[in-house]
Amino acid sequence: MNQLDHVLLACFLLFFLASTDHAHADERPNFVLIVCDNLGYGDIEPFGSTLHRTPNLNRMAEEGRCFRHFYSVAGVCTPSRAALMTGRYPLRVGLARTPRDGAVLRPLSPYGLDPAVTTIADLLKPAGYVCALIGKWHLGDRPKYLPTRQGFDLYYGIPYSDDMTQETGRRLGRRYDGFRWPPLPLMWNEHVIEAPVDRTFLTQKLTAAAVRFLRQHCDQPFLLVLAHAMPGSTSRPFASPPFQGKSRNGPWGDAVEEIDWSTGVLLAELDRLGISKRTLVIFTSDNGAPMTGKPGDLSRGSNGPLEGRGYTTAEGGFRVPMIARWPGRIPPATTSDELCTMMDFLPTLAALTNQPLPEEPIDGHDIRPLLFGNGRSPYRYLLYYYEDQLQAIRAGRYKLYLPLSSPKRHPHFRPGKPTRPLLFDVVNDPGCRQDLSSRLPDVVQRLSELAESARL
Ligand SMILES: [Ca+2]
Repeated sequence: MNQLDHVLLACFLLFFLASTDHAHADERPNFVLIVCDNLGYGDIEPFGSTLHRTPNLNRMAEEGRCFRHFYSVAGVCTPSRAALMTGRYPLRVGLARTPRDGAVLRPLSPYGLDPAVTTIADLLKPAGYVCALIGKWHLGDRPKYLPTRQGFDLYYGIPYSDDMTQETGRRLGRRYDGFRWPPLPLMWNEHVIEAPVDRTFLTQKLTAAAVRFLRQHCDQPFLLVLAHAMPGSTSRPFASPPFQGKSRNGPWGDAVEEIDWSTGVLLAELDRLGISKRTLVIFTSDNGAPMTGKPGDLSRGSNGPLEGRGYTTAEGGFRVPMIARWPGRIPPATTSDELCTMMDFLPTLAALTNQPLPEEPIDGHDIRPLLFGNGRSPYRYLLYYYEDQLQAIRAGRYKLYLPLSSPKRHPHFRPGKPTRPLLFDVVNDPGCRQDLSSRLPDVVQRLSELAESARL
């Protein structure tokens, strides 16, 4: 070979290597997880809302699959997000309850997600993924617990709930060291860039940051977690001026409809960038809507037709909407009634990227057969904890509330009152209106034994 041949061969090899590398990069799917705060099962049209208008989520459901038995595995924010990040029951990572803060972390918390525990971002990083957490974190606000220390390359958002403001802290006084709470910070990586953040524009800002991230990283595999702060924990959620007063359900509806708009913006951006066919998009919520408890009043959301309120182990507290869209992979306009949970994201993302699972025990499952085919639920049972108290178990169609000597914030039991097992068929009676315990004592017995053996 002469010198020119060598150069040509080198060029060919370089071109060949570059093109195979590119082809390989294309096989690695992108992941977009959109997680709302306190959005209820009955708050969006694909799950039965006739009050809020959610045309973009309707379109997402038409292009994807709705999961009607998807569980957040906690009634409140911090443990639910721990499950999402780690694939494990929150109790296993010490975030079911903490001594100072109780059920959820409060500002200036001494606690947080142990950085040694593998998160979805830690898992994907070795596979060449760039990972962003945009929005609400709520797994520890000290620097060592922030997303930037948990595998995320970028963090932009608020470190805890939108109601944990300086004013709220002053009202709480010594409770949770409220008098020390700072103005609600908007953070860029580990720096506060605005405090107090104007919550009116939060959904707009998070959406704009998410779009910027997609544009910057559309040529490499990425994980984007867009964790909305809305509709959130205040009695009057926030929305930007174009959405204020536009829904038929006050501030709650305005915030939900702005989230719907935001989802449409992201899906359109994925289409525009030409990456929809290699991007799995999930839309869900961290727990059920708080609701007001007054019949017919949906000013703090709806979990209909499910039983009960958010922040509890009621079906309406734990079961949340979930829509998955991946054109070409997920059959469009389909539904699944198989039980799956927030803990399944980590093992499923591991399977989709051929990454090994962490050595710690994982409670979630690889749900690819549920996403892409007609697979059955991999769960033998689901545990419903309130903080560290096991209150209920579901196996198959039945949910058993266990008798408790001192029930904490319970959908059915009051402290000091005697309790007995309550059994519901949550497939045919999602409102849990008919107690089957006396008719099906053998089922009560079986689930009681299962709960004792499965208790963490
Ligand atoms: Ca929440």
